[in-house]
Amino acid sequence: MPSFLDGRLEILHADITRLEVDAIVNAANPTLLGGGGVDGAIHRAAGPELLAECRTLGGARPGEVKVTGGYRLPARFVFHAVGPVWRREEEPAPGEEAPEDRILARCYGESLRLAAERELASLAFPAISTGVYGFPKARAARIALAQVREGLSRLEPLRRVILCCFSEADQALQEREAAALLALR
Ligand code: AR6
Repeated sequence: MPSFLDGRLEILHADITRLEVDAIVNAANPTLLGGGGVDGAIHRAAGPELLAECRTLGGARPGEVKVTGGYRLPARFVFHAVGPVWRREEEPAPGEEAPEDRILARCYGESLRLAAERELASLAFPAISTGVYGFPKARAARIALAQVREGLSRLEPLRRVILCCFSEADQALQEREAAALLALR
């Protein structure tokens, strides 16, 4: 299994609802009341108590992260992150940052910060915004990897971060980006 950053980062092909970690991140929408994709899968696996707690949260803005229990999931907590919607025809020129990039980076950075604040040891992310929200996958992977590298360099208690990919092709893409960005440093 490929691992990076001294073994603290793993890139897995898995269903995130099955992972035995302290917290999983949900790719939610601003209502925080469920939806399709990984959001739907997490709500189905956690049971109706999750939706009941989500109703008390008052929604969230893009880039914000709110925490609930995991209920019937193996994970103790769910971090509900609202990713950006990608509406552009093309990616900005190389080296240029889009506002969507900053919002996606905040989803990762906030989740890492909240995990460390709660002294959690393990945290798993799906590829936020790369499904229905249309964010380019390689661009999203580079943002995720940069945030995880930066977070792990500062946040001691976090021993294990998983980037959870729903297909082998997505896993291969993330491994390629990680090899380019992390392994050759
Ligand atoms: N485990 C891991 N990854 C998964 C799983 C799973 N069980 N299911 C899907 N993915 P998406 P978004 C991957 O569309 O783009 C919802 O309706 C999927 O292959 O779930 O952030 C929300 O309510 C993709 O790589 O989230 C919002 O309205 C990634 O998860 C909207 O979709 C994200 O795809 C959010 O869109």
